[in-house]
Amino acid sequence: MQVIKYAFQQHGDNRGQLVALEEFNDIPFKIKRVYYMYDTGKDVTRGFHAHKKLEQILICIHGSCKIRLDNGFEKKVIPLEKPYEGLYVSNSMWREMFDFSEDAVLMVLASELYDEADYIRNYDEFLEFVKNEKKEV
Ligand code: T46
Repeated sequence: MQVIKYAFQQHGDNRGQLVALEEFNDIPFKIKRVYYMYDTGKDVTRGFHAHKKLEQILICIHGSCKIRLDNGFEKKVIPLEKPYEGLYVSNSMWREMFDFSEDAVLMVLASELYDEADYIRNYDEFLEFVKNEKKEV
């Protein structure tokens, strides 16, 4: 399983750091939605779903957390610890977010507006979805 983690350009000087993200330059899709989560308890795991179409970039802009990605065949855990790192999460990828530090802010740039119909929340359905997708290729 290929994991795509971006190291965004930091524009630092003696005043501090600044990261700028432009669609199609730094982010490989048109950004239609931004959301972020914070105050996530230390023992909480979020996610437990995949998306049929949605692509996203996850950036832990403060603190740290871990992301478990599962493409139906292989699983990987990716730590997000730097505000200039972005993890690309494609569609057809089961995701779980966990091990949030107390101060974690996880920001997500999304390629689509919120659509509950795009979620696959049942793991067996997800496995079926990726199996069928593979057959179509
Ligand atoms: C994903 C991971 C990384 C909205 O109203 N609009 C939104 O854009 C989003 C993302 C959520 N919501 C509502 C729906 C729920 O009532 O916010 C509540 C929490 O959402 P959810 O339980 O889906 O949150 P997570 O952390 O499990 O998953 C989220 C995204 O939903 C998902 O697309 O990939 O973060």
